Amino acid sequence: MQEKLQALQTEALEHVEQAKTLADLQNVRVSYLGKKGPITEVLRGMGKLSPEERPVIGELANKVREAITEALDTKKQNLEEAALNEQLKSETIDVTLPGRPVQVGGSHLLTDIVTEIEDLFIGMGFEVREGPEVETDYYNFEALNLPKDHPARDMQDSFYITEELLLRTHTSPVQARTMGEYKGNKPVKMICPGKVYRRDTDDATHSHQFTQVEGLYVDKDVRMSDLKGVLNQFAKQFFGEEREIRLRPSFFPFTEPSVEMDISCKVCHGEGCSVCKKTGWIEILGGGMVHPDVLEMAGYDPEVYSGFAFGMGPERIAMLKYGVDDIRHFYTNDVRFLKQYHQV
Ligand code: 2U9
Repeated sequence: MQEKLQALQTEALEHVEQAKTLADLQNVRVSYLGKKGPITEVLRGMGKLSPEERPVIGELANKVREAITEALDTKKQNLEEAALNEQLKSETIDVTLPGRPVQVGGSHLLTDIVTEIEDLFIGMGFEVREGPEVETDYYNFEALNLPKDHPARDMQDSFYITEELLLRTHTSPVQARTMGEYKGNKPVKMICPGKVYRRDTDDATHSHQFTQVEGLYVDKDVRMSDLKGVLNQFAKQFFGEEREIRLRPSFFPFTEPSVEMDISCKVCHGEGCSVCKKTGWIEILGGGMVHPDVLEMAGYDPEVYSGFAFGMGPERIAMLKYGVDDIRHFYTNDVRFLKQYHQV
């Protein structure tokens, strides 16, 4: 039995020596030390040995097991080291290679324009408020003096979700909601930027989704001259001190009287050219005095309170400021277009 064990050890150590991979080594471990291996078999058969033989064979069997285990562990370490060295050799990094350029993103032109508009109005004491893009028929139309039979409520013009819910067609419901929240007894001075939706066929000047910034100032004694002063300040700061403004009469259901505002053309300074269609003026926004019915519906007594409101389209403003000729450029996200307006 002793010779058999010695022979087993010699044979096992030879196999360990010959193993070339970790998998080979695992096979050797299983075949000599596994549950069905010869060492286990010897240890299991100890009961059949004489009491004199038992401790001698037991000790030897354990020594053989330890020797094989130690050889396996040493070889495993060697193989792992060799594998790591191979890997390090094949995966050397050439630190002299030029790095890959990192693509840095930037804010969208429209985001920048809206932020600039916000900053100017914040500077004049307006707060910025946002509201839901899925609106109720009441806040989107009814509260803004657009009764049930008004043509703007045509199913063909708006994205209706249910009879009562639609994608807002303007940001005005945010103002109606704010007035409701202020319960008709404190001033409102706010602007609301955001996305709006109309069922238009997209072309160079129309987009089914576009941006608006609207403003509202309701207080005791707010006059048309306040509207003119605020918009004049905005136009000069945004487009340049040399620009003049003019107000023309217009119509909106939610304002009375209503106006449209033009700025003087920067190309011809009012002389008339192709940019201003020979008029010397370019239309940039609409506004007016909040209709008494709109004030009343929101809980403000029109005998006590008055207010002005205005609205503009940042896409149109950006197109005028930078000479962009197609509104779809804002939404197709061609980086070559966007990059021109963002110096990173
Ligand atoms: C309330 C009362 C009145 C908002 C107004 C305009 C005039 C206007 C358009 C210009 C181009 C939007 O981007 S555009 O399509 N808007 O001309 N908007 S007055 O008047 C309000 C809003 C809310 C409670």
